[in-house]
Amino acid sequence: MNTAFSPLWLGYEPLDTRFTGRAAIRCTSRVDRQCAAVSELITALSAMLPAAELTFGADSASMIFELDIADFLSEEEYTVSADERGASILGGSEAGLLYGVFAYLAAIRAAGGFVRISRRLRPALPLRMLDHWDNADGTIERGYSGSSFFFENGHLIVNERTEMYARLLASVGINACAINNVNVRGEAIKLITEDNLRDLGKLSALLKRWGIALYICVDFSAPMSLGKMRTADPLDINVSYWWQSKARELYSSAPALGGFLVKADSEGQPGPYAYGRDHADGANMLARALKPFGGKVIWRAFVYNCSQDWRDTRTDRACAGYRTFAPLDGHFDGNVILQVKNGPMDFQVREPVHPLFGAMKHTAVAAEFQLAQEYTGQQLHVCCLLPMIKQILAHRTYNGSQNDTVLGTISGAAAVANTGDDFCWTGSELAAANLYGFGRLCFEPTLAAEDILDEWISLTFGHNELVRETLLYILLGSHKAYEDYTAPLGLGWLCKPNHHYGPDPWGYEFDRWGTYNRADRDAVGIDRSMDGTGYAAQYYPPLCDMYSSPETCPDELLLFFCRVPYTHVLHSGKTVIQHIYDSHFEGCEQAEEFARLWDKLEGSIDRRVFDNGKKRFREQLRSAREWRDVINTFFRRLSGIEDEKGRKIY
Ligand code: GCV
Repeated sequence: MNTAFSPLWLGYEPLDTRFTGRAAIRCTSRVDRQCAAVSELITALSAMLPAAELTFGADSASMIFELDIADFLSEEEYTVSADERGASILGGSEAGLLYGVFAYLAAIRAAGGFVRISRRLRPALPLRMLDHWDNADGTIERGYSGSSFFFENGHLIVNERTEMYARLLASVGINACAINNVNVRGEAIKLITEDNLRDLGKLSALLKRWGIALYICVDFSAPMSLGKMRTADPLDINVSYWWQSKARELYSSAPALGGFLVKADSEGQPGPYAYGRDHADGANMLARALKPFGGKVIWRAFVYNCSQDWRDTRTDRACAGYRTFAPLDGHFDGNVILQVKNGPMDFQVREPVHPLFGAMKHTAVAAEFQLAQEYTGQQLHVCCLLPMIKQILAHRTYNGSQNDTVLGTISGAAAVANTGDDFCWTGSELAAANLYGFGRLCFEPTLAAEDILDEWISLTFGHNELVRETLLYILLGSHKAYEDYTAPLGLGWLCKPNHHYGPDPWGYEFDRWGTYNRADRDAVGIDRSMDGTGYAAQYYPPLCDMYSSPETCPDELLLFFCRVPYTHVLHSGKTVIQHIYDSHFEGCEQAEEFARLWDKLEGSIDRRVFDNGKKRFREQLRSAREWRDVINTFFRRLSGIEDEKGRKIY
């Protein structure tokens, strides 16, 4: 495992002040001097005020930093009131205090000095989580940033890097993480056995100090794989007993454990269906085992099992999640959270918002995003997901609730982590913006993507105007560029099978799990109206009607919902085929522009960061050109329609 790591946005540097006096930290009796908030403040002030004399207590100090816990604040809430002589930071608990300290430090670093601040804030979402798909052997499923820093050769690792990880997460308000892959295999199944309890206890205590609850992914059939029982039937009393005693064992070593994250009956993972039970039976059985200890079950809604013949135009994988879970609304226990992917398929660059967000009115729901860029360039391409996440959170479900946006219906958000043991954690330095921004958005979803990025740039790269302008331009335009040169108008799965990098328009098309573009000589897209697969009917009006007709469906999702001739005219005024050609040329030009702009940063950013970026922008450009040529050629040959601008298409 790589032990060297970058502090990312927590690289504290001396502030531009000549302060040489005494700076005092004053904690009231309610604040433990060993707590994370105090230690972070000490770390930061020692670096930012190198000439100051840092003390505890307030005697004759010129700057005072006062920390306290206040009952009038909710648990994770904080207030900061600061000026050039110091700050008073209050939290509803140690976690709230920690968020207050981080917010204060970020504000003075962004301002470049001790400024006047007055702020009171609490996180918008109670659950703000990262899901790691790390395997016990140290590999990471869909990992693009090196190996796991949680596991090596079957063993759990807790070291300095773990502490840095916890600080990074806490600094953006993440308060939960699952450390192992939802596909629980091999040694990972044994994570909940006696051999690992001591390390789990150590890890959960470390994370808890930084306000983060540790979750583990468990094998639903563990009573069989570990307990040597003949069944894992959730309604079998002995199975329940097995889980109850497992929970007792786990919590006696790791009292801070948050609970379990479970992928069941999906892509080969075991689940309740094997026993004729439903997903509420499965989730509730585990939830009841964890309840006495305050634990939660996060149950994934990513369940599909419809194999399909390409000639069958009614079967549709997109329908599966809703059909499985909507009838179970209201059947889940209070400590179950249903984790729903942002779209009905699988983290494509563009998908409609999952209809379950509107449907589950009586169930706690968390939205699941994927920061690991499985389908969005694998961290070789820059693809900033913040504008997309914001758009999804703001999406109206029309389910009749007072606040019917996705944000109004969820109680949490989780994201598949994009980290690994790479020096800069995320393979590409720019991919760290997604990690930073995801946490910030869960805390303060009203922030504009641009403001979050601005904040991240100044904390990571300092205050160089050229760097700021360039990175903002690249990051804010990156998702559109990626969508343009890969899969426009809501088409998904045009990528190469298995590893999902690079173009292959028919790579998945005749696969048994679904059909994705239905392109032939006359038309393209999937009819998901009632005449087709019926998927659009899973939305409340007016969405179901809007999506069902090519006349009203938004251009960006047209081919996801409708099957149209290549000559169909979009709202933009272009034909579908011309849009495909134009967007691929334009997306590619954007990739060229990004690479050109990055080159101009030479000398303005750290050499290692520059070289790493240069390599990646070059690969992005190569790949964008490949996408442009493969996709344009595919559609030109199928449709027989030439580009009206006469550009070279093979
Ligand atoms: C962890 C997709 C990915 C799988 C992933 C799965 C999931 O299918 O390709 O690697 O498995 O989603 O979210 O469970």
